[in-house]
Amino acid sequence: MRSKISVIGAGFVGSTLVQRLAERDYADVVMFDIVPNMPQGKALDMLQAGPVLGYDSLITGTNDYADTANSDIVVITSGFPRKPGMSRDDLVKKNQAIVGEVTEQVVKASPNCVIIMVTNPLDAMAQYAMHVSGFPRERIIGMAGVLDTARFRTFIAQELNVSVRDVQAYVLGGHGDSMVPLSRMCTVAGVPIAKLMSPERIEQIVQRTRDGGAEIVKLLGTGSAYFAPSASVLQMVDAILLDKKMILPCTVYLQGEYGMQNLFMGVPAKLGARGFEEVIEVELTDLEQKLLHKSADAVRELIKVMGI
Ligand code: TXD
Repeated sequence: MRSKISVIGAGFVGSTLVQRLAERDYADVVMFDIVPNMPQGKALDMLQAGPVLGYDSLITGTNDYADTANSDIVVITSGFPRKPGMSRDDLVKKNQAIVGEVTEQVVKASPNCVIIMVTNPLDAMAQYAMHVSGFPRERIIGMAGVLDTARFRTFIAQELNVSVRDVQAYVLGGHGDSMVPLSRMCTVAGVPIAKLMSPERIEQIVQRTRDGGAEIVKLLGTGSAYFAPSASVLQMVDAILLDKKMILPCTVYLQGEYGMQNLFMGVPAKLGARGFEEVIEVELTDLEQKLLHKSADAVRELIKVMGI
């Protein structure tokens, strides 16, 4: 039996992700949206790329949750993206209603799936999906850290004129202006970047990473980033579907780890067939710990706004 993945929201992130998943050729993919006919049209177009690119993934576009039944993984991308000048947090109420309704339907159709949350504000939406679904924490994972880390790695690689593959980094915390790039642990082929760059330059790159989403929002004029976000979700799906046990920065529900209780936060987590299988606790400096807790406070504020 082929695996089944459903993607809710056939917008920029959702449809780009479905195309990437189809090209992996390891699962059938269902793309759901509330806009009539649009996901069907996109799915047909992607299906017709199969003979050219050589994949057999069945791609179905739908407006009916019944078609998503018994998915192994469901990725939720439905919701509004940011407009220029708008923070992720402004989105909270608007997207809470959408994520609530979507999660209810997803859980009914696929009670055993792993949910990957993408909709912003990410940490709050993951928390809300947990609240609505009643799923165990292993099966709700937010995507933000892989993307934020990819942005950080891109800028470091550009700066030092090395391959992105040689740059190792972690960005922790909430997906927002308070994210915590761990520059101390960023290395190029094992060499800490502090030996390769001035502290001022590192701080500039850290700041550009924090503003990475907003920089793209501003350039695009309408909508937000989707090429790197969809690639980041793909890596998480790979890790789960292929049971890779990859350690990736993900937003997961902490129960004591990093001194936090009952809160979604970006931390390194091991992903495998069961979803997230373990939180990896790295030793943080006092300052990093302080920044992580500040980031947690920002997420708690949003959760308060949602009234849960
Ligand atoms: O790092 C991250 N987590 C993110 C998050 C990176 C990039 C984008 N991020 C967020 O993902 C962004 O702020 C948005 O909240 C979502 C989706 O972004 P996208 O760029 O794909 O937005 P679009 O193109 O507007 O697509 C949203 C789709 C659109 O087709 C709507 O018709 C659909 O969502 N939509 C719904 N689908 C199903 N059910 C309901 N209720 C619904 N409402 C809207």
